[in-house]
Amino acid sequence: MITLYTFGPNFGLPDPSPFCMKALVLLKMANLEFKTDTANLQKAPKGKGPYMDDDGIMVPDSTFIRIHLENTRGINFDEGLSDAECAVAWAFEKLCEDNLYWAIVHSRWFREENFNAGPAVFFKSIPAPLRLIVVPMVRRQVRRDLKGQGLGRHSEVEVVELATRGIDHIAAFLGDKPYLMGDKPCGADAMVFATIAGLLCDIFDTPLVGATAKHKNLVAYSDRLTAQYFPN
Ligand SMILES: N[C@@H](CCC(=O)N[C@@H](CS)C(=O)NCC(=O)O)C(=O)O
Repeated sequence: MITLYTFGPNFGLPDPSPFCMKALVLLKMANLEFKTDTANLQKAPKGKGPYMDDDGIMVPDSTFIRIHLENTRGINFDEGLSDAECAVAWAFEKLCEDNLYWAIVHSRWFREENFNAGPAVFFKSIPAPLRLIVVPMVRRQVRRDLKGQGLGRHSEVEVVELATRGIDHIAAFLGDKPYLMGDKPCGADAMVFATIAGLLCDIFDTPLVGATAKHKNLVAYSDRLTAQYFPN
């Protein structure tokens, strides 16, 4: 039995973490039976979610989850794509993971009202006196992570400027196609979809929502994949 460890639905999204959403979509693309566990992320082998337990084999990291499914189930998430198309799909996926994801983190964790509307819920189960210590500590760590990654060294306006380029390029490349690489979903759609859905999440007050929503094809893409993979 496969168990996927995630945060669980929140912010109107199947999961607030694009990486957890990616793993959920990959398992659904693969038509595999699985259950989710939203209570044990603190046991993640690499300290981050998602991770997967496949009959006792622990697989942390969304991309290693994909690789594990490919290796153990003979699944080719990029079936039908040429090597050059696989390369393009991979580059878009990594644009989402290594750049746009961090812009999302920046918008959710740095703006006070957004933090209170979103990530603050992760700490609700901690008793109030302890929360006063834990919340600032974790927020400092997120700031350090963002600085280490690089985006955290820029102003919010600059972060949005950089992210908007990525968003515009995804919209231009997607064009009228139903999926990133054509008529069929491929592996990268899992992360690109999770990222676009996260960027469109309008409980957060950020220019990233408008920068994404102005592309009607991105909104339609997010709606289409939501209906396909998360009909409920
Ligand atoms: N490379 C990892 C990234 C996962 C990741 O960054 N997860 C975030 C949530 S979106 C997390 O668990 N962060 C907790 C932390 O950094 O302590 C993957 O692909 O799964």
